[in-house]
Amino acid sequence: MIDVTRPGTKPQTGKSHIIPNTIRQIEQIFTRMGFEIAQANEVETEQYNFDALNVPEDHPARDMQDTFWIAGVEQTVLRTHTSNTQVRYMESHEPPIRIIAPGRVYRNESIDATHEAQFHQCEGLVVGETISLSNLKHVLLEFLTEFFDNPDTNIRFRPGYFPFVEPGVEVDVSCFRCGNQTGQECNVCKGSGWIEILGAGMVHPHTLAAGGIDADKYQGFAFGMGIERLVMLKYGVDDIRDFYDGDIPFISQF
Ligand code: 2NL
Repeated sequence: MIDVTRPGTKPQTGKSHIIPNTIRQIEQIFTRMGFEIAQANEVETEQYNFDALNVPEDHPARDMQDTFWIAGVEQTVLRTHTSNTQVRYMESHEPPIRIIAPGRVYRNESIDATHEAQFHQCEGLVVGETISLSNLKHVLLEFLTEFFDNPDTNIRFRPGYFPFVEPGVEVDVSCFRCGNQTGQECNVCKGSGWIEILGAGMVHPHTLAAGGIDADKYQGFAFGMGIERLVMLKYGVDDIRDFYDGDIPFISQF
């Protein structure tokens, strides 16, 4: 006899991956603040990936060890950051500019728990006549408060160096796990109360000029963050390779 009341077997269904889901969440937060979402090519010329970003000719980032060069095509790379998108956007738009550029980037890394050769980044760029570091601080505080869903979020700037910004800053976010208490045993912030989360700064005049923007009239801020790193911190993932090695139980938990 067929028991028509017996529950059926549930078919296995797919679901979207935590990385694109997180990109969508980031896009929502910035869209609410009036940002547009910009995209561009992943195969890029040395000009847009390095020269426009004020990266010197002899900088180690241009090395074979760090960058994937396209065999047989002169001066062509897999982009190492999404900054190419922002340079291209500046070329084709007048300020005021307010964009984020999420997307896939490539580095010729030795792979380990915190490094993959393919990963995702989200950069941001705001250009106007009166844009300052305090505008940057507000936007990042707003973003990180929303992203970690913690109203007590705080941030701090430390000096940092990136060729495409001056001044440059390393941004720390207060620890969402222990509530920013120093000296506690916390495995997220290691007792410091702070987590190094992203890099940012005021766009270097050479990079504004490379984007066709008058650096005497306009200034801007930019920032960049690694999506996998954000997700690892938020959910306590300790190996970046887990996102990409096809482990269904791992992927399904999100
Ligand atoms: C990091 C740091 C950063 C930027 C990215 C940028 C882009 C343009 C002009 C100026 Cl077009 N700057 N991007 C600036 C500072 C830091 O990334 O650690 N990313 C994972």
